Amino acid sequence: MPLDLYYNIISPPCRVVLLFAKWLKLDLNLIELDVLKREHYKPEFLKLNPQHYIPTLVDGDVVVWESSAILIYLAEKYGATQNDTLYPKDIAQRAKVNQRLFYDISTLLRSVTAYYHPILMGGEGKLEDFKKVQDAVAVLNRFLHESRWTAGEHITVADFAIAVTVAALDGLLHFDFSLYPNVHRWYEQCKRELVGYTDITKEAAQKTQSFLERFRAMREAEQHQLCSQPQQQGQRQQPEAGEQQGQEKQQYIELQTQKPRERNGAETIKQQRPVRGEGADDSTKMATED
Ligand SMILES: N[C@@H](CCC(=O)N[C@@H](CS)C(=O)NCC(=O)O)C(=O)O
Repeated sequence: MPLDLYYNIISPPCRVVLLFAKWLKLDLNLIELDVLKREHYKPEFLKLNPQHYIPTLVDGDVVVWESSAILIYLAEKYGATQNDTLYPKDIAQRAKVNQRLFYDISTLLRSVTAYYHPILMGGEGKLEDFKKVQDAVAVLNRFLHESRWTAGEHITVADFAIAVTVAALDGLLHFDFSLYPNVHRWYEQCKRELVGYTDITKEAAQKTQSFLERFRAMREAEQHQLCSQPQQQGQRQQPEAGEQQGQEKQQYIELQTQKPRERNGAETIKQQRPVRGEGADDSTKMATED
């Protein structure tokens, strides 16, 4: 019996599950939810998942959400022959895989989300947030220093989660991975070896473009409505905002033109100036859009 997956391909956590299901050759019954139409608030979906999150997996009586929890569930239940490597039983090895999964959610993905959010809203990312992205990628580079995959010589559930975040970093921010050679090598390996990785990323990129257009049109309509209402007393534009953006731009330029130098004793900080969301034509973080 196929498993139901409530999803939308433009959502990175959903892509993580799609990718892993492909690896396991699972038969999924895909149920697409459009979050702009608020389909994730439909009563029948709320009954399954009161947190109204996608991805949500339904396997008979079992309902699982949170992409990492889904990865672990699928590895334990359907990973059978590969189980020991995809989500190792050995406590020490498992701790390493868990650490990589939590690093993805709480450090890498969080830094990308924080940086990308203002861009999505039509503004610019902050320099300090971009540096956090660089720091997070530098940590990943260290994980991969002497191992083929993020938690060792074998592919694990963590690679699927991190691969999607890294693809979004590439697609959204055109991040320059050449400064992080281990990440670069591993990313190319993911493209080659993860079944369906390129196709899923490509499809997501196309759909994300139209999602962003709809999202921005909706926001413009909302802002237009707000602007046509009389301003509340005491509300006014902050004059310092533009000034601050100017200073940040200058810092970006300095960052680009600096000669590569050692940072935290390990990584260089030379990096392309991140682009605005408008030109991003690849995959995106829907998690960053909520
Ligand atoms: N930590 C969750 C994040 C899931 C998430 O943020 N899903 C978004 C789409 S990317 C969502 O369902 N947003 C709708 C909502 O929060 O109401 C995971 O990894 O599954």
